Amino acid sequence: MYFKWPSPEYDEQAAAIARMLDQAKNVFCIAHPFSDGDALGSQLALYHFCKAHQKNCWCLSFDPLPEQISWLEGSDRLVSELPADVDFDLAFLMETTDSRRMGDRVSFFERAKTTVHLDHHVEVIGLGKINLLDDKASSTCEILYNVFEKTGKSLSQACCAALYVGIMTDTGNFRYNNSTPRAHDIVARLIENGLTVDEIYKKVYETTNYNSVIIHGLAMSRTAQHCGGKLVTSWLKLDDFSRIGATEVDADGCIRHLSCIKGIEVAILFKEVEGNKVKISFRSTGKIDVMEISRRMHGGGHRLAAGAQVDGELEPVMQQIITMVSSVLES
Ligand SMILES: [Mn+2]
Repeated sequence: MYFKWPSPEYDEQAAAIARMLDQAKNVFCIAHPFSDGDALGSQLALYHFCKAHQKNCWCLSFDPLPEQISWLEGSDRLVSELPADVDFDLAFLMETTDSRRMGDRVSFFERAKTTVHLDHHVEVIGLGKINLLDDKASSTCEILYNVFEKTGKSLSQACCAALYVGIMTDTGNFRYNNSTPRAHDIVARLIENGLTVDEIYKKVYETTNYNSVIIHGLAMSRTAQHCGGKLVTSWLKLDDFSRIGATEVDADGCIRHLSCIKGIEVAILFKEVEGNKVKISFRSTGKIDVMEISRRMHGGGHRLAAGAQVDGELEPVMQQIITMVSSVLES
């Protein structure tokens, strides 16, 4: 069930979670695998909130962090295990559409007396005992801010920076339509609180590494047009990554360049991954619902940005998907 902001129901739910957080002593949180700005931001915002208000908080994380966000204060405090001798009052699950994406990680939830799930994706299944899900929110960080606000407690600079990174990255630096009045309003309050935004922008959007530039270049050089230019695709093989010494994270953003090409309707990036699988990222410029397409492959996402992972060799998978999307574009 979704909550609509602002509404008395939303207020009540946020206040109930705020009370639990207020009373909790030991808290932990978990987010989807391969952290992005909103997943890490919401975890670290909770960590800093707890730290500032005499609570203990463990942030579970299992994958390497992208460089653009790994500088966030507290990133070095992430853990992959919970201490065995602590009784947890409360656990937060952030940014997670369903238990499938979490695998065994949801089993951590059993360690806590109460569980809270915060998320803003569409078609989320509430996995907590208490859920605050709002698919109109810009980000999970926005929802978390609404909870913090109900506590009436102050937010530290580190907490504000973490919330800002979540809202900033999920709105594409305030370019997407999920840059709601509420998202801007929250950011205004973070800035009033002393947040400096230019340094954060530089770190998130204007910092990269050599391998990332090289892997982007390779993907760009393989750009191909289909359907008279309405569809553009590119691909990366496992071998490209090992040869260049790049990680999957270094390829983040490739799809954005493809989707900037004038006249396109859909951009697709195919990435070969371990275990004879192909990861597919879709972007739409508006007309085509790529979430609907990715769902046919048991993937998910949003109308304009979605992804899926399928079994098979890169080339036949590419052929099959290009044929399928072309028929959608031509229908
Ligand atoms: Mn998010």
